[in-house]
Amino acid sequence: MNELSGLICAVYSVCSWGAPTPAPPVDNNLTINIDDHLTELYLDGVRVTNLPYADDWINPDSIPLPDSTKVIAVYGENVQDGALLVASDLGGWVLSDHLWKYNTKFFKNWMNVDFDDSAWNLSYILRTCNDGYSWTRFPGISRFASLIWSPNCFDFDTNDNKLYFRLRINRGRC
Ligand SMILES: [Ca+2]
Repeated sequence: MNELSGLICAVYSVCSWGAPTPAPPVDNNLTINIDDHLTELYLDGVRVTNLPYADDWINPDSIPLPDSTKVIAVYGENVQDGALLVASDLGGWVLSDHLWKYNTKFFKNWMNVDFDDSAWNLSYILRTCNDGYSWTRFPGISRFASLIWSPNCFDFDTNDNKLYFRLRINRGRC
């Protein structure tokens, strides 16, 4: 190593020391659909916008899902016929099932990680699998994802056509 290259190495090591470590790439995504409107979607309380299929009852939206995500919060609206939520991710952490909590009422900060949803209802399973029976098969979503809502998915006389959902992701240990 000559003097010049030694100087370059010294400058580089000083300049790179203390530099922030780049965030790891997000290699997972969440694919989610609501019949009829995916009106609001939040990851850890941060709203996700620019959902091109939010108002398309049959085609899901896909968004990056960082491994750090703790809570998925969704507000969905049904405007005709039946209602459902169906979702899965590539990484195997998220499947729509009865563990998604729901409520018909709006609560302040309902989308936040630390919101207490212990009194919310467990979702009702309309169909166990995304297999194309009862409804269509929703593209891009695992066939092991259940079609979920409240038990009153055809009810427009109550508030069951507009539901707030929360999923606390259980990453457990693998
Ligand atoms: Ca509908």
